[in-house]
Amino acid sequence: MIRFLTAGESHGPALVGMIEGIPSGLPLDAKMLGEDLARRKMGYGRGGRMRIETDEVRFLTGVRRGVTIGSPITVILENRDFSHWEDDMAVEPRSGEPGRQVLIPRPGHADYAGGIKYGQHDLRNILERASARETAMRVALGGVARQYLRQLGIDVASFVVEIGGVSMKSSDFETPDFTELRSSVMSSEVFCPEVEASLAMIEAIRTAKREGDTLGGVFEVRTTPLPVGLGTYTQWDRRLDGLLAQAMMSIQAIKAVEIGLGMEGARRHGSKVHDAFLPSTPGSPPLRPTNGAGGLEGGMTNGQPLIVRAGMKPISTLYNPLPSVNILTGEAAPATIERSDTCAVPAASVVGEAMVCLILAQAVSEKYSGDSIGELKSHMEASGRLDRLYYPGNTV
Ligand code: EPS
Repeated sequence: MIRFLTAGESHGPALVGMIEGIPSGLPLDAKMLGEDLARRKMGYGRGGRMRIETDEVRFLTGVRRGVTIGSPITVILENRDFSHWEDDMAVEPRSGEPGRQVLIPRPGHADYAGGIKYGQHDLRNILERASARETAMRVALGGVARQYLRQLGIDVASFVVEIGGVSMKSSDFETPDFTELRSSVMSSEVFCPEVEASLAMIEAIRTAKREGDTLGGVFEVRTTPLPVGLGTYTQWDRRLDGLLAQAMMSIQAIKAVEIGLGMEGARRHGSKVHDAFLPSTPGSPPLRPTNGAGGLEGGMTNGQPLIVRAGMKPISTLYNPLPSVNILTGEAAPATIERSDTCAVPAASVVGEAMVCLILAQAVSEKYSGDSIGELKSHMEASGRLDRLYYPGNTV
């Protein structure tokens, strides 16, 4: 079983993460995680913090000479911004002033409910951990999961579909392969493969920034075709669609998740939603000319690519702040302004990929298991041979 946890405050010394259950024999070094971490820092609309952070990771455990050894893997990512916050965020006790306090909650952030829940007047004690800085570690751990999936021929990519109400023209965007998708995504400052939409999104972000406002949007995560039968319908909490939805909703500011046609499917007739089976060559799986199901039927993968979309609300720190109240005095006051981003949807798309990688790695390890990568691969191959028994004309 693969499980993982993260820890760390946004302006504290470092983020740390641990992932357990990765088999031995997986090539792994910090450079392999660097590309995803660099992408997460990008995207038009990010704030000044991204120029401070390098987001370089180091493995502390579980890896020896660039290869996993089967023990828990620990990753550390230092916050360079800590040097500007050393007094406020010191771990050791300090005497004197309490440091910069946050007393006015931002509507939409964890500040208010978190302050009451944990009995904290200084809302910094809430916002530091609620911050989306934490997603840097998810991307690092997701990078480990990505390397694991790559060993099995599974790839995961994403793109931005919509920002601030400006969307791509083609609602059912098709792409020949992931290399091409990645290169068109990377040539857009907002990770949107349509040039025109991309420029309109940038303009929308520019306007929102000028007005001291923020923008949300929608991104889509896709995979290459997955093996049949990851996840199961046999118990509610093991359905892969449910697990993916939970993972996506757990990303800061994500408020909606769709799989395949999603909400659009709820508006159509069944005949325009479900994906017909067509006969194929003997010994091969039946053909599915459409993928409205987004690769999942009955909470299991069905052999098609996975398609998951997520909707992000606009970031709740507004430079033109909403009304709020000082929680000590009860007096009206504009919400606290913390340095922040105008739009982080492109960054969220990279985090979405990481979460899909982690959930798929868990599902793969549950189905095939294996203490070493070799054992995992042989279990998967054996299972593939079993699958083919059900195809007519197959003599395996
Ligand atoms: C964030 C606020 C900003 C973002 C931060 C998330 O941080 P700061 O207040 O230090 O400028 O830049 O995101 C990251 C640091 C990151 O690495 O993604 C928030 O409040 O969620």
